[in-house]
Amino acid sequence: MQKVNHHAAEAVTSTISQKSGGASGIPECMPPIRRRTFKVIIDCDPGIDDALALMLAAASPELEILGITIVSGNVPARMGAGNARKVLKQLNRLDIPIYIGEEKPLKVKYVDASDTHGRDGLGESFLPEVPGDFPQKHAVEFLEEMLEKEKLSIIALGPMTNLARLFQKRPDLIGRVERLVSMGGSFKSHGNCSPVAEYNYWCDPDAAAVCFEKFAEAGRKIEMVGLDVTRKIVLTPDILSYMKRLDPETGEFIRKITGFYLDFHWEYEKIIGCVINDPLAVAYFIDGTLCSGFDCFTVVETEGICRGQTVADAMNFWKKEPNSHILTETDTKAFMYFFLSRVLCRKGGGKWRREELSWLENLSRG
Ligand SMILES: [Ca+2]
Repeated sequence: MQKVNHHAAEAVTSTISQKSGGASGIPECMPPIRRRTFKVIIDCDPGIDDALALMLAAASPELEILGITIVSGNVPARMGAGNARKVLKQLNRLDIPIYIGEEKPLKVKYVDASDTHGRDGLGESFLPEVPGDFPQKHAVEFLEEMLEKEKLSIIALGPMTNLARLFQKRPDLIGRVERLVSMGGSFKSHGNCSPVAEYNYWCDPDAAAVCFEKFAEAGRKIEMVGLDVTRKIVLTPDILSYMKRLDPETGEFIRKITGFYLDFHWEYEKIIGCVINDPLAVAYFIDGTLCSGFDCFTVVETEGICRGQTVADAMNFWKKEPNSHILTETDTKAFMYFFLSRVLCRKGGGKWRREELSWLENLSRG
């Protein structure tokens, strides 16, 4: 099946087709519509839900992905880089460079999440390795060089070790970060690896703490897509089944990498389906209406039983300038339309339109 290669760079200069009767259906008299594209680096630890997030990002013409930087998290950085490459191969996007970054948290002992993501980090799908070397350049060095060159945004989907190293060394570069959207933390929802902590911030609490501190010092805000919103995004067997009917190749790929994850969720949370955290951060980056929240000052606890907890001063006790935008609500159905209409391909090319995915309505009647 021919995959549509949405190279975001093409979208920078492209205008939407204006021909009367063309695919867009926009009459010729309409002025050209220019779609803004955002230069981004995706910092991640693939990871099943990272893989889904990369699929969504690569299928989104609004994003020009300058590179993918890898950090140890769900799996060790080197394995995560291999997994990122497996996903890019599936997407025909091996042109996106992948840089390996920090192998260990700043201070604490590294604990992976292979219990959730499987021994290979992709749900024990054991997809074949994609041969080739990775660039020698360290992820932090790549981030530094790119930010020196131009303003860009960062979508952080793993522990924030690479970013903490970068901002410790070069706090001045925070001014060059247009947006930092971080999947991590939690406001009121319970944790997913301790009663109060989400895995990314728990895995390297010192790194998360550094990032929030440095952003506070710079008078900037981290957009925190935490468990309050991501926990609501559940990929169910019904949705997987529909995906396979609409796009057998993509559906089968996603089924293969999520099977183990589904079993984990049944065993530990008695959910039929799996929570997919990371794609929501990508979707929210592109379409801010998918989530809503509030600004406040946030600190990350680094020690003791509250390690990795995000203490968000929602009531402004500390009278400090906000260093975070905490997302607390999300439209789950709008997200699913957004995700599927981008990730699924039609036979012969093209994407499914939102109105053609109305079967999602049937699922909610179930
Ligand atoms: Ca992740």
